[in-house]
Amino acid sequence: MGTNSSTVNTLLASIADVGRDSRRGGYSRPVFSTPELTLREWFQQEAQRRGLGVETDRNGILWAWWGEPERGALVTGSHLDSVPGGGAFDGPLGVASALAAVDVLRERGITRNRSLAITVFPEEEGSRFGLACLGSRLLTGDIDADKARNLRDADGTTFADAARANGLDPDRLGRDENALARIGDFVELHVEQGRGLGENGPSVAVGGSVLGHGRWRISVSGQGNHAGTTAMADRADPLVAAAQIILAVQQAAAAIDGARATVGRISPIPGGTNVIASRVDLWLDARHPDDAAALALVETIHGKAQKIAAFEGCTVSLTPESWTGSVSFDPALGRSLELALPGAPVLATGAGHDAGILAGHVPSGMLFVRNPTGISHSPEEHVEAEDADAGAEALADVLEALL
Ligand code: HGY
Ligand code: MN
Ligand code: MN
Ligand code: MN
Repeated sequence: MGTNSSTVNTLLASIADVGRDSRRGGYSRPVFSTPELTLREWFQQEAQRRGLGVETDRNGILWAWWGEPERGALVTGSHLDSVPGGGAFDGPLGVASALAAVDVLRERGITRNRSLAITVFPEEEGSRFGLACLGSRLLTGDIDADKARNLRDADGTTFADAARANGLDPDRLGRDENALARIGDFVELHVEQGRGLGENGPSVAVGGSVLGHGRWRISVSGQGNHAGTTAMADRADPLVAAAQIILAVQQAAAAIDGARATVGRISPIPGGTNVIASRVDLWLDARHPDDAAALALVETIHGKAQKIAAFEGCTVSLTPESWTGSVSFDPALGRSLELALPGAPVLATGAGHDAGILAGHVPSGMLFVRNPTGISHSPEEHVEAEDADAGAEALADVLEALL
């Protein structure tokens, strides 16, 4: 039985205009921005329309309950915030599929042996405050609450102030034993990011593991000066060093099987067209299936950056901002997912997810829905309507098996 009138696609269509980014293309829905708050409101309305009891916990995580809130419940969910210029499915597909799966389970007339909750985690992308999976890390205590409170966005607003402005008590941010105890099993459905299912693969895969990944800030300091009055031989231009460092990052990672390293964000100070920058900050995202290899790659990059900077008359510093070691999803839960979805392939993912953070604390698993191009964190991210339906149906099958 298909989801009635392709609920998941109807739900996604209903938010298709929220947070469109006309400059970058795609969607920009940073946490606590108007678009993300609009989506949180949308979720609460759709949940209430289904008679689910909605609450917000101390870390800003939304919970929509089918049944009474209880310890050991079955929980499924994802996130609604996006990267700048992101796709329509990264996050919202998991949330919309969970709502659609509740409809399917009700149509099937299943009886629950435990409550089901749908969760929405804030700041999964770390696009505003710089640390990915901030909401799930606060829930589990994987981030120190003081460090979280003091994270700042590009305008200098602290996470504490943003949380307070959105009805949270910053002093209560942090590990939430009560909420964590409510998660008996956690399953996140997510758009596939990469080509594992390929052009004509099955619609749904089961998650196997998440690469270790981290973020470092590389700051290159030089001598700010006038673009017109400074002879080329008299310059210590940090942007020139930064350009060589970015190339060195690409070369170092390309030489290591399975490594991924990216500089996707660079910020010259002061950033004037006729100004030689005094400093450049660039952010390194490095990942590898083996944690030690990922950290060794960063050390290699740091060594190369120090030589490049010194040659250009600059200095360089490397500041770690976050690190999440590789995780494997719960094998028993994984077996349940595979049993519920016979023949579904098992995929390792290079992307980080809230399920990956929770995997260190509660039985956690993932489903991936085919993305024909594999492109993500881009307006070109795509899921075919029939695959989205198949994903919601598969999530319903999994939830039914686990409820
Ligand atoms: O960066 C990631 O892998 C995730 O999408 N936050
Ligand atoms: Mn995501
Ligand atoms: Mn993402
Ligand atoms: Mn994620």
